[in-house]
Amino acid sequence: MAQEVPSKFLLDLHVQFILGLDKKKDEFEYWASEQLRLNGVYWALTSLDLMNHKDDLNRDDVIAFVLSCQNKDGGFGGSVEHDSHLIYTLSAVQIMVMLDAVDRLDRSAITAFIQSRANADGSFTGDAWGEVDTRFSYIALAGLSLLDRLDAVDVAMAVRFIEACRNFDGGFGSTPGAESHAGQIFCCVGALAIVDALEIVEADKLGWWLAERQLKNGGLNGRPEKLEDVCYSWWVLSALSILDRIHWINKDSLIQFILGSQDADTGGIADRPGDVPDVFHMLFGVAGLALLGYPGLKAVDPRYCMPKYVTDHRIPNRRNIQ
Ligand code: GRG
Ligand code: ZN
Repeated sequence: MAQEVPSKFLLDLHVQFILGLDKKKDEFEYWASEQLRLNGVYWALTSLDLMNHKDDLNRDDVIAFVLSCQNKDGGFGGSVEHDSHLIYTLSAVQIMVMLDAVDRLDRSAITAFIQSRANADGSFTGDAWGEVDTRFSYIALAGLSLLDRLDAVDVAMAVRFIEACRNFDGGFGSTPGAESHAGQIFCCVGALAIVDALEIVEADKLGWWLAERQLKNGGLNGRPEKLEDVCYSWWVLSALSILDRIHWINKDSLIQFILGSQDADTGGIADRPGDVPDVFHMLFGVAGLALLGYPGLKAVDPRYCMPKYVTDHRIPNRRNIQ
């Protein structure tokens, strides 16, 4: 039987969805399970905070789990005894910042790990295997800025590499010459905003490309000819927000698309209406709604995908957006 499309944000149900992600609902071990890992904790905690339910997670347990994922090289793995990767290292830092527990981190060791991933041309690799991607440029700059250690890398070179990934359409790809993709655009525009180098962006051209991502059903895709997906509500809108052009898309129809992707039985948000919900699309759905000013949600910082009150407190001297 076809489900009725929800027309309101199902906040209580979503909180239950997040807290019940594992069968062991009352135990903490579920956060440490392989399929969730550190990223999952970041997605869950950020969603809960934006919905004003951060305290539903046990702070001490989360901190202990984060610290248990750190390796001798200073980086964090996705779970206990997993190899270090920039992606998990940023999640660890974001979680600790959101929990106001940065003093529990070894900032020098994390900084050294991020620094060790820098290449001479300004690019970054994610881990010891050496893949280069503008995702890693973003992670390095976002992570170091949250630790107040941007001095540890050559920011001008990092900006130069991101500039080399800019395309004729105003968008950015993963490496020089790679096609524009909304996920990479979030990374590049976010990183440039963090280091105050937005002059690299051709704002009107890119804003137009981003606005063209909206389809007739209100949802956004990540590049031309692709399907709509709730997570692009974040990757696309965050960049539009940083460029002060969020009004270039139809807000109401995007809100309806995101609300229509909620699961009215289990809670949670899926990639599109009718699909199975997951915590990744939960976060990017709720963060997208927050950027659109949906009532009852905290404001979100488009550069970090973290609540704005957190980054305002952590990064007081930088230009704040939104
Ligand atoms: C702090 C929010 C935050 C992120 C950390 C890891 C990272 C930095 C950013 C990832 C950016 C990115 C590349 C997002 C895109 C994810 C995605 C939906 C990829 C799917 O790409 P395709 O090509 O799908 O498989 P399409 O939609 O093009 O068919
Ligand atoms: Zn998605």
